Amino acid sequence: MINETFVASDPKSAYEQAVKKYGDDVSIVSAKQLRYDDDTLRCEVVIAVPSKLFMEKSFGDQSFKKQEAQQKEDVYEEQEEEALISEIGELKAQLEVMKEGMFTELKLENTVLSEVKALFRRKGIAEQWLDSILNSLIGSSLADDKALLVSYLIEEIDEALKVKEEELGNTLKVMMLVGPTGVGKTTTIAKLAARYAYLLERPYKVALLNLDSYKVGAIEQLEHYADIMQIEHISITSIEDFKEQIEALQDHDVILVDTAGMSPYDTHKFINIVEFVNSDITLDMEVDLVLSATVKYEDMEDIYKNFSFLNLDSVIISKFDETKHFGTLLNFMLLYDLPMSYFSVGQEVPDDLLPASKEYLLEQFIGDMNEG
Ligand SMILES: Nc1nc2c(ncn2[C@@H]2O[C@H](COP(=O)(O)OP(=O)(O)O)[C@@H](O)[C@H]2O)c(=O)[nH]1
Ligand SMILES: [Mg+2]
Repeated sequence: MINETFVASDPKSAYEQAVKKYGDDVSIVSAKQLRYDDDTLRCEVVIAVPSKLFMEKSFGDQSFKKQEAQQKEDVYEEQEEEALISEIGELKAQLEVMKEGMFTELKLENTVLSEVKALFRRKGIAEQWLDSILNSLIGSSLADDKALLVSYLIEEIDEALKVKEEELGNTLKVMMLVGPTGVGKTTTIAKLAARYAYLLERPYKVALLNLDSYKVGAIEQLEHYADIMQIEHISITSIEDFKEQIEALQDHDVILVDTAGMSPYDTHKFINIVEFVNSDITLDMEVDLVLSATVKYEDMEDIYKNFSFLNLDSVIISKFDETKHFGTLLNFMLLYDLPMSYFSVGQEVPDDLLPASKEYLLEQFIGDMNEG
């Protein structure tokens, strides 16, 4: 028997619908009255209909014959299905074998990738930078050759590093060196002054300005160098003073501006001066951050935060001679995308200064890596 529900306004009409469709050979299973959402009353009567009759009425006279044919077909399909299942089983087994092979390969890749990543991490290169390169290599042939992968990363570092070429033109150039106290700003200014005034293919007219009055002994230190080199040296006391001195020094090629380490007083002074220079389109001023090669990872971000508001033009790396580990420094350059302009490689004025070179820096870095 198959149950079918008939709906009408009252039980009698519902039953009559059933009789009309199937004849008298039906029986009532249940009947209930329902109030629909639209507030009308409806009667649902469930009628039991013999299966054969149901099939005939629902699907026409052919349905029963079809059902018989269907049964035969079912047997055939069952046999086919069994064959298919066993085939799928075989395929699955094959896939398992392939998958195992793939996994051992993948694991191998991962060990080389993660080994090389760990090596560069140990040397101070940031994970985010490494991931940005290494993630694109997963699955490539590079990823399972350690030596190749290391040189690929070095090449990527080489490509990402930027060098700011030494440029001394026909217009007056103002260079302001900023950076934490003791990093080597004054010493580097003295070296730069000597280089520009005496050591290049032609002499440039150099003047030294000093905003460093905050640090005890600072004026004396720069004055001392200026005296030896016979270069003009002026101490600046205010922004007006700075403007006047720059005006007065228009016949010079380079003005080197020394600054003290950051203090609230200096920050204010810096901003005023940078704003002044930036508002004067006839003046070409660059702000260069002096960063020690011995910089610690923890200090790196602070230094950048403290000085980046000055719109840094380049990084001068000092105390190159004091470390064998250049990773943190490289990392600084990679993350903040700043070009390097000079390397200070010792205390000697003026000898221990080199124009920045990627090869020189990477040689040191590779040397450090080879030491493990
Ligand atoms: N080893 C080494 N010492 C340096 C270098 N540059 C500067 N110094 C020394 O670092 C100390 C601080 O330098 P100074 O120029 O006064 O730093 P400032 O406070 O940034 O002006 C001095 O003793 C310098 O001789 C360098 O490249 N290598
Ligand atoms: Mg100084």
